[in-house]
Amino acid sequence: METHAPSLHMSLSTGFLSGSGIEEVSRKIADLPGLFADEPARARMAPDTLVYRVQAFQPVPDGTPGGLYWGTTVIQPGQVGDEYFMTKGHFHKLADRSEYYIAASGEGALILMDTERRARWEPMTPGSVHYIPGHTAHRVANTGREPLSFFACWPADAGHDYDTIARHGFSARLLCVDGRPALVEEK
Ligand code: S6P
Ligand code: ZN
Repeated sequence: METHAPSLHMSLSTGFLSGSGIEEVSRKIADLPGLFADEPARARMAPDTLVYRVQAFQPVPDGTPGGLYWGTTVIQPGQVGDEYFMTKGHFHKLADRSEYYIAASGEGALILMDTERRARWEPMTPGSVHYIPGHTAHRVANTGREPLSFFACWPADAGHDYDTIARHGFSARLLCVDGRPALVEEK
């Protein structure tokens, strides 16, 4: 019987994906106006400062029921004012779709918010597995001094609703308070 090498490879230590069919997107400081509480501080930073990078393996067309996607996100260490570098965050477009995150390296926080705008967070350390239920917005912050890398697996028909977060934000922000992460409610 013939065997085929898989077309995708992932480093278990860094999450770096290699192979064919990998899509990549980078988010720099210039791409993230309005994301952080201290917008003047963001605007003063070098526009090409990398905040995070996503690699995604999407073997079936977007929206395919039953399909699964796989991806790695790497968030750089850093802060805008006293807020940690973080992802934009989103609900899924098909709102009941859930997702797994697994931290590979670094230290971080998964910030979750339900449809009642109740927020909570889970610490991310290498090997921690995080189940993100449906109807739950999710974003990750890097709370450490090294890049934070995590794997994600999500349904191909989940889609992304960035709009709700762009308009209303999360109800709380993960800030560095006395040198430690604290989830601080928005006023
Ligand atoms: C996709 C999954 C991740 C994020 C990535 C970046 O459902 O949750 O791959 O896309 O961590 O975050 P964001 O909020 O910019 O898409
Ligand atoms: Zn998601």
